[in-house]
Amino acid sequence: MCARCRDIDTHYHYYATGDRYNTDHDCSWENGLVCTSDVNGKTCKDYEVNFKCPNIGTCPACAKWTPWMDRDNPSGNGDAEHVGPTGFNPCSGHEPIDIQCRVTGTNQPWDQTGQVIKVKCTSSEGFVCENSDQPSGEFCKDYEVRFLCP
Ligand SMILES: [Ca+2]
Repeated sequence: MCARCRDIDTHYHYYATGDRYNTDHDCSWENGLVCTSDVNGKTCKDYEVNFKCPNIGTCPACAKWTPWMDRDNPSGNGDAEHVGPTGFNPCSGHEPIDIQCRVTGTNQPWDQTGQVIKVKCTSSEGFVCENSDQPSGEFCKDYEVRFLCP
């Protein structure tokens, strides 16, 4: 949605060139495009990438943060605030642009709690903490997430 990749010479869309791309670097917003000859099986074409950055503000067409959402509690297997095919779609069918994750009701960021986190606060997957991953046998803290929607 926000990244556009094309062959620098022919201007063909990246998916029309026949090259194979590295996993998770298939012209994505987060990782861009990576084609290496060991994955492609031959020398890659020369690509260029365009990113369309959203306006963030209060107008109707601008990207907006959702409210903080706390959809699960850590009492079962852990705290699952995940999105995507197996989770929840916070942006009415659109791909979220960004995500923030924190301990519920605090300003403590998810990566400053010292806990082992399985799904590390990505806009495509969300956030998951599993109780069984915590070395001391403690439960996951209760986390909440919010998304920047286009
Ligand atoms: Ca939670």
